[in-house]
Amino acid sequence: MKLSYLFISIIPVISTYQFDPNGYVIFCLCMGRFGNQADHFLGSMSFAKNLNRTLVVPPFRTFKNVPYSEWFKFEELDKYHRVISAEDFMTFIAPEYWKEDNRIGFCWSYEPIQDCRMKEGNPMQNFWTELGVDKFTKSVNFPLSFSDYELWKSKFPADKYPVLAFRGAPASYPIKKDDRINQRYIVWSDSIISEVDSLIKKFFDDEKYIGIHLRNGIDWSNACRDVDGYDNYMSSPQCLDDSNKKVTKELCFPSVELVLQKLEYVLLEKLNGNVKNVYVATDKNPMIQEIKEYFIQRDLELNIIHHDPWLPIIDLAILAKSDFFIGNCVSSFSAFVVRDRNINKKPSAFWGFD
Ligand code: GFB
Repeated sequence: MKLSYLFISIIPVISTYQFDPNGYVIFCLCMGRFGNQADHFLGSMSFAKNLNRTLVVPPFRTFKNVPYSEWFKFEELDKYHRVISAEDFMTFIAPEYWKEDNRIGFCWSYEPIQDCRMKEGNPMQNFWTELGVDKFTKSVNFPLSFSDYELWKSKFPADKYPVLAFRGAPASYPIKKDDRINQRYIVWSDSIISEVDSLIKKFFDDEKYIGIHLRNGIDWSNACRDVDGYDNYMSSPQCLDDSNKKVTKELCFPSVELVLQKLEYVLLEKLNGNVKNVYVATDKNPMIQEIKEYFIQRDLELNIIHHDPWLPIIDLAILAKSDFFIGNCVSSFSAFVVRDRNINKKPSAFWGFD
């Protein structure tokens, strides 16, 4: 609901917003890194829409707040529901309708608690401070599930609670199956696309390439240590949902042999040896030597690229654009790529899963 007034010559463009009487939802994407945050964001989209409140689109959180529009097209979100960026909300709405002396923080609890500690800890404190929120003046705890939409509406009506401000995202991790489709509205920004397109041209000269995600850093090796037999673990519903299989060590942390064999199967059988370019994205070990040698023994000389970009989002966009993708079923970083590809009808597979 943005109204733009353009005054000629000396007066700059003034943007203003009408207050939404149906209320707002604002929150911190404070859990995990990009993949986790994306899961939470997609679920929060559903929450705001089902409550018919304007979604205040938070910045992503790295070591600082990164406005949504740096990485994705903000205007695409408008096609889903009413949205305002957190930065614009603070500039245009908060001064009048979410005043400093009346900012309620919401947090989940069955027991009454005095203080939601909205700004305690990392990254909560910096998230709100960078947005210009110095303090919360009151706490409300709610023992409601985020999918009890009608209860939310009746317990916290917009005329009494115009702004629902949450300590974390009003959504679950991993993402609910029904919310995955919301990724349709998460569209790469022009600057990301232009950077990625020129990299792809440089690396592969417009030839086909396969993208692989090797999640094998120390945090991952610890996280995957004792997972055999779990029904689900982190993002594993993305591949296990429609099967009766359970989580295995190999699904979470595939061995070198498994990676090489799966890659061989995809390159030689599925793609008939026609694709010779491989893009490796990883948080630790790209296994380039192992992959190269394995395929030389099979008379296939591969062009293997490991770019290791400063921004992980660049890896995500290159993987999303690949002709075939093999990802890690348990990782939400892979999950973001797979959802994007599903929407664009591009094929994906997972290590350790047929
Ligand atoms: O994205 P993310 O939540 O996925 O967190 P998981 C993993 C982070 O590691 C990414 C880096 O956001 C990147 O910063 N990373 C992982 C990568 N793979 C790559 C890659 O291929 N390329 C680049 N450039 N960076 C969860 C975490 O990770 O793992 C949780 O969110 C926890 O906090 C858990 O640590 C064990 O779902 O894979």
